[in-house]
Amino acid sequence: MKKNILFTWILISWAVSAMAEDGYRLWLRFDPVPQAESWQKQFQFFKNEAGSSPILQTAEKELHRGLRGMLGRFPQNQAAKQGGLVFRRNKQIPADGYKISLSQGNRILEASTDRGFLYGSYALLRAVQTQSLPATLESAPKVRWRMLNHWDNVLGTIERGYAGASMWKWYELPETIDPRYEEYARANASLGINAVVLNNVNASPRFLTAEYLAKVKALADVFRPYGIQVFLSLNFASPKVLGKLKTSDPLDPAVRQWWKDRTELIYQYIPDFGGYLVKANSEGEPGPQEYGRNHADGANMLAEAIQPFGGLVIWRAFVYAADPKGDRFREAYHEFKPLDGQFLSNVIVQVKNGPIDFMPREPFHPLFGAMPKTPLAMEFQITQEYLGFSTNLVFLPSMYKEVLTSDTYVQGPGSTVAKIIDGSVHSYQHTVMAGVANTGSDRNWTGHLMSQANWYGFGRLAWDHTLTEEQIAQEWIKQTFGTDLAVVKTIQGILLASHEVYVNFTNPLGLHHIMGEGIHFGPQPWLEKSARPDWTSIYYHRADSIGLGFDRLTTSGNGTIALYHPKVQEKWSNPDQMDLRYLNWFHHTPWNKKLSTGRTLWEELCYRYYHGVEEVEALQKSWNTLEGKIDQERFLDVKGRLAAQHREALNWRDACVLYFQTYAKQPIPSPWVPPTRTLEDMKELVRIYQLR
Ligand code: BDP
Repeated sequence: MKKNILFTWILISWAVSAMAEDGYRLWLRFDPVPQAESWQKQFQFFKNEAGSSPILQTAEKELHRGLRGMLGRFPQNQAAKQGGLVFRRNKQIPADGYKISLSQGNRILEASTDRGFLYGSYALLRAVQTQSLPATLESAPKVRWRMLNHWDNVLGTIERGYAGASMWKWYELPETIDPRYEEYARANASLGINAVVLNNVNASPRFLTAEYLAKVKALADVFRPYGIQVFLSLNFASPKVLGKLKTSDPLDPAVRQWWKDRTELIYQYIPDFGGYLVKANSEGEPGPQEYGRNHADGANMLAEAIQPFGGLVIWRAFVYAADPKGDRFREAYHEFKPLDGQFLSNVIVQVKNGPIDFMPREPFHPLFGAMPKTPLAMEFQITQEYLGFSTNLVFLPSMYKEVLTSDTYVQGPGSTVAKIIDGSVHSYQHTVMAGVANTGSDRNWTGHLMSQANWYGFGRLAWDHTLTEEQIAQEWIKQTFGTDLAVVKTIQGILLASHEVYVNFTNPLGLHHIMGEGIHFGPQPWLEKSARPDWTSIYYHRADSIGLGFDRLTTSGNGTIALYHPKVQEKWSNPDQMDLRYLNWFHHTPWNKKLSTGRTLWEELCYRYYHGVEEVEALQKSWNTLEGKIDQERFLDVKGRLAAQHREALNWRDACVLYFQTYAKQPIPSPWVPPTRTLEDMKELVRIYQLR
């Protein structure tokens, strides 16, 4: 009897723990699939003809874990002649790519590199989990380095992180290895991510000390069998700070030697170290310009030091000198364009997707297309610094795709940003797509459960930028919430609508940089004083009694639009024919001007803010239909965050329409009801938000 009770208890606690849906398992759930038996017939045995290596062992281990979870058992019927899975080396397959095809009743996974087998294995598991395994499944990455940039600090905080503390437990490393490091590596590898920068671009020199290199090595050792290489952000003043040299001048022989020695030390710890990521002369970070040198001088010094080891220097183009008469939009272009062709061959310049700074919507950065002789890397932000932190549901692949599919026209129509990045337009030697990570110590990894889709989507697009946002959403939903059609359809609708919804209630019609100074998730369009003019809001929206927006045209404005190819300029110069979502980026539009929608600018602005809030309500309604169809835990978590998003949307709407109304001097158009709060209420709310 006692035994029975114990047994029942074990069973119940097992069932309860199995039901704990806290998001920890991400998209790698591998729960039993419907019709497991018919799947089992397709996976009767497994044979590895490709050899052995740590990465191949990971591939086998992952197949084992996944198939056992989904089908109830791992292929083990060695007597069977058909219905097997075979790993086979094929030199014809592009590096990291794979081909899974049927041959004589068996499924053959072919790859030329070990990583290819790993990625092929994950592709197979994904196909089973999403219940769609075609006869041939073939893919190869479009970009060589698919990379996460962590903005994690030595003390365990994360700059712009909204999912808890850093996952890297520096104090415990290298002695203690948190099992979570491996789970993190799995998640990345399942997407094809093969590189991670562990620390913040605002880098502490401490990361290059022996103390920290031992810790970094411990992480690199965990990641290596998952095909992931480690990079570090460096502090350009390290020769002074760590080496006690008098200068960090990149042309100083002692400085150059210091970097060579330090680089050698790094490779002693981490033989496959990927390279350096550098933020220099940007937002107060040290750099070569302090010594009258330029970015190429700085980058080339490091490139020379790391070249013998095969490493890369990824030099960021996120720079903007404080020029009260200038336009931040063009600063990076002006600094980097003249340096095209001057960088050594192992330097890559990493450019943010837009010219300002990860705004909810930006036109593509004008540097894309302007540097034919310098490989350019894309830097997206996955963490939602300007997109509602972890209380807002925003599916970022929609935004990534908008940028990637933008046409630069540099070599005729079809020279999309994606094709610049993947090297096909200018035959770049190195290709990189980087995303600023949204992961942290939160149990569900990303704070907002639905932000897991952004990590997922970034990784998938870094692998293959031709995937559509619909495909990505579907894959993610099926793996995360199951394949029930109604559930998939509902969540897909929510995801695909979400980015535009967020833009509508925060920065409609091309408004940008009107967020709170210290609270990037909230509004502060009235911000007129800061340490620098280009850190205010009025610098960007330029509202006055006549109209709204930043005139960057060549005819009437400051001419910044001329940084783009004439064909692109054509798209954005005529307010009557352009995509209104970019309007305020280039035009100062009179409040009473009739737009292509039939509404005046003022009416359209109000429409988008009010409609944006209504759209959040629609997302909430749609999510509510999932009650009982998905587990209660995740249902309630997202429901709660949508309610917070609604509250924040109302704040944005009220703050912005009331503030811009002081310039437009017109009533809120019907049928919209004026806010019950005053502009002063909103200013006070934001002031209180910013108190420490
Ligand atoms: C800004 C962030 C700041 C980063 C900077 C960067 O607010 O925390 O350090 O970007 O990318 O958007 O360097």
